[in-house]
Amino acid sequence: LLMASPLAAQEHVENQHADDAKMAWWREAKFGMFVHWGVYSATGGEFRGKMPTNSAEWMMNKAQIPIADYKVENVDKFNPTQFNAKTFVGLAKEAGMKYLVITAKHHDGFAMFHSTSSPYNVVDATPFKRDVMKELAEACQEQGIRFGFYYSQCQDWHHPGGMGNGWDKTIKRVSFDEYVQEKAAPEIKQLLTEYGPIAIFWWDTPRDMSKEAFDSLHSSTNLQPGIITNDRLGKEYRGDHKTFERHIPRKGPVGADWEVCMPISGSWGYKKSDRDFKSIETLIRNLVDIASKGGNYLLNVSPTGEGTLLPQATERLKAMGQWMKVNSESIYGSTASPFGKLDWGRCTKKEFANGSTLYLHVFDWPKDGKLLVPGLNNKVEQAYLMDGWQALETSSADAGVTVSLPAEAPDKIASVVVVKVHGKLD
Ligand code: FHN
Repeated sequence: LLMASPLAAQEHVENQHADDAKMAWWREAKFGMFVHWGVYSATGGEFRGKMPTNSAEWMMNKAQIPIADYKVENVDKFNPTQFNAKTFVGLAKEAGMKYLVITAKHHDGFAMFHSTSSPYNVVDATPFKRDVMKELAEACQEQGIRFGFYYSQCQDWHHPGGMGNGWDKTIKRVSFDEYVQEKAAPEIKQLLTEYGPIAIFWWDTPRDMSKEAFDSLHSSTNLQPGIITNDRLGKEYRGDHKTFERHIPRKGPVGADWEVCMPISGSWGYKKSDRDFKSIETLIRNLVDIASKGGNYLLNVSPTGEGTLLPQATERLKAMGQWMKVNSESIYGSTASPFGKLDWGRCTKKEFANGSTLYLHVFDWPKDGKLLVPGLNNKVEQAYLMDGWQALETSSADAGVTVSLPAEAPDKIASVVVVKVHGKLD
């Protein structure tokens, strides 16, 4: 980065430090819960018995449902009487997740909070009549989970100025700027001033817009000092972290904070008969793989029309929590691996005053029990299994350090065993 002047250099450093202070908890957290929940959940993505799309939250668009019919078929049926915010947040906590981001308003334009800018919301327009965002915000605060909102700032298939609804000919169009001034900006302001401390604001599907509209949306987030935003407000907008969706990059972007968001199954919103649940092993290996590259994992769950999670999701969250109970030290606050590709698994790292610690996540247990770690010749002071803290023998040679493992892998949850190695490793 070519600095125009020493002052610019100083400013750049200060900005970096400001960012470092703001991002510290996020970089430590590594693992969060994403939640897609809306009136589309009331029918599991189905419209009059047909499933129009793979991801349920797009049902109104893919089935080209007029606003009036979506009201009858979905809004009027949304009554998640089994929803319990405390239980729900408790599941995220049990899984080892440190933050929760939920769809306050998705593309269908329906507010899952008591919007004072639009009666098209969960309190005023459904039989449920409860502000689920308020209940979740309070439960997160009680349980020490950082809370954040997802907001679809451009697509709004209900407001006449929102983008994305090209099928409902009853809409009397107004300008996008009018939609921003009338609905989006006031709703964002309300979310950031009436729901307690908001740690994250998660924009989605950015589209070209006027400078006025952009400034109005962007300035709203100043209402929560220290709030972290993703990069999906506009084409040139970087926010505080990059967003990867559904896939893990081969290498993490250098010098940037980044997060992979991924549904635990096939659909973001609850979809009836969604059979694409990822295995527990895949979910834990994803978490480890992302951490080993320096990123965060935002894993999405989809509450049903009753307000609960399917057993397949609950089972996976609990199993991830079991693994995190033993191995979370290798994830929270870790940084990227110093190595290139490792044949047997992944590595995360932590620096301490007395040296470094490497966490070797063994995916494929070596048949001869010998785990070769390149380039650590004679630097390893201690090595042990994190599960049970059994000390392990090491030997050094030109190729690196060999850690002698037990014949059988001890971990039964997700076949990801962590070996902790400490020493002056740099
Ligand atoms: O269209 C949305 C989709 O429904 C979902 O919310 C994902 C989550 O990242 N974002 C958009 C697709 O990129």
